[in-house]
Amino acid sequence: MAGNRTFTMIKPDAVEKGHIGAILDQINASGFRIVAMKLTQMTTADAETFYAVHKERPFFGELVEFMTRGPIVAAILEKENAVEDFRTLIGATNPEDAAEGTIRKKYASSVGENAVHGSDSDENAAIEGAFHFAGREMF
Ligand code: DAT
Ligand code: MG
Repeated sequence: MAGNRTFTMIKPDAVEKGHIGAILDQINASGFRIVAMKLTQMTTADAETFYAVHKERPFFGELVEFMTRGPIVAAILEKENAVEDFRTLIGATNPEDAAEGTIRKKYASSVGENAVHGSDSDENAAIEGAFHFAGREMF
């Protein structure tokens, strides 16, 4: 059975450009309920741990540099079929390949600086949410 929670980050590029409000509005309008949220900044160690699965990829250094350069909005979202529906809402990793109207199509600058994160499985959604939030911060 598909789970009902996913984890997202509004990444430093989108925060810098002032897109927090518009992105949260689109998330809410698409039927997701925010059950945890904060403005925070990842340390290098945080980003290396969060993206450990990509550590052998050629872009890993750039990714860690980017994700730590400024604040992010971290949030846990609730909706039936949350992981899959949120990946549809954000669009492809590379905004050039993302469908019209998706968050990445509208707000991402490049494959590396692509505005938002969305978990890729129920298991990772739980791990990523717990990485950023204590139990008392999840509602
Ligand atoms: P997604 O964020 O769509 O799940 P991913 O898990 O494959 O994509 O990669 C994680 C992040 O790493 C992605 O959001 C941006 C960065 N990234 C992925 N592929 C990249 C590439 N070819 N060049 C630069 N950055 C890349
Ligand atoms: Mg991913």
